[in-house]
Amino acid sequence: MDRATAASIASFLISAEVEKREVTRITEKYPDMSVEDAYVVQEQLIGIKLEEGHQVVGPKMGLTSQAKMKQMNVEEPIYGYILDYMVVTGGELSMSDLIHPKVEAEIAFILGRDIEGPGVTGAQVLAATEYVIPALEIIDSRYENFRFTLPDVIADNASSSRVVFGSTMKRPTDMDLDLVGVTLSINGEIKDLGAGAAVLGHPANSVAMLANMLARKGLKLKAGQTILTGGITGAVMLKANDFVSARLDGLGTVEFRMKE
Ligand code: 0L1
Ligand code: MG
Repeated sequence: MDRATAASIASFLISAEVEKREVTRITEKYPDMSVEDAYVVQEQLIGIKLEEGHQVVGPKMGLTSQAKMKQMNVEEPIYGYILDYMVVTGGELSMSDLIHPKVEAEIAFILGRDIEGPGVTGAQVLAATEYVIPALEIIDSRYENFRFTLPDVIADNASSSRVVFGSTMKRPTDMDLDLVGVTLSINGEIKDLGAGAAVLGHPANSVAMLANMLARKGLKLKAGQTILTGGITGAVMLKANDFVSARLDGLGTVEFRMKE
């Protein structure tokens, strides 16, 4: 796929995000689009956001659970990028700013050192990580009914939309992140639960895999980046007036209210 086509698809997806409307998946028009093409579109999309003055907080991993990989019939997770305007502060976000959001509980890694693949291991990630923090990721596919193929969702920046970070910061080596139990509640009712091991066996493996995937493109993870490692719980549909709360054993609570 040529750069001009990729840039025009990226602009189309950005307009859907900005105008908060769902669109037909792009593989309807470009049925031959490959995963590689889709990452070129994503690169263009992030390039446009950077030109607009936004900044990258860090990459994120998606489709890291066996359930999601099976559902999408893939063997490897995908990545996208969290940008500064996606970080929710003040504990509230508005339904009217989004299309059809879902929420999932995750563990985020704050890197103290660069990590460069190939061959990165989970142990190396733990050594390079300053802190881990709890997070709620709000995904909001720009596609009708959250329906897409793998290239569609990669081009759409892996459905990235918003993130709420919790305030507990722990050294990653002070806990067994694979054993961290998590509950995700909406309006006081547990909607889903899981353990850190749902993320590729251990959330550090997710960061290692990300570093190795980026290395294929000559890219690396950078000190100071905050990385979402993937959903420990499933993604739960949101509606106005929901109060969302995740409890992560040893990592505290992270919560927000969804306004109209
Ligand atoms: O963060 C995620 O796992 C989302 C990846 C994209 C798939 C989806 O939108 O469900
Ligand atoms: Mg996620």
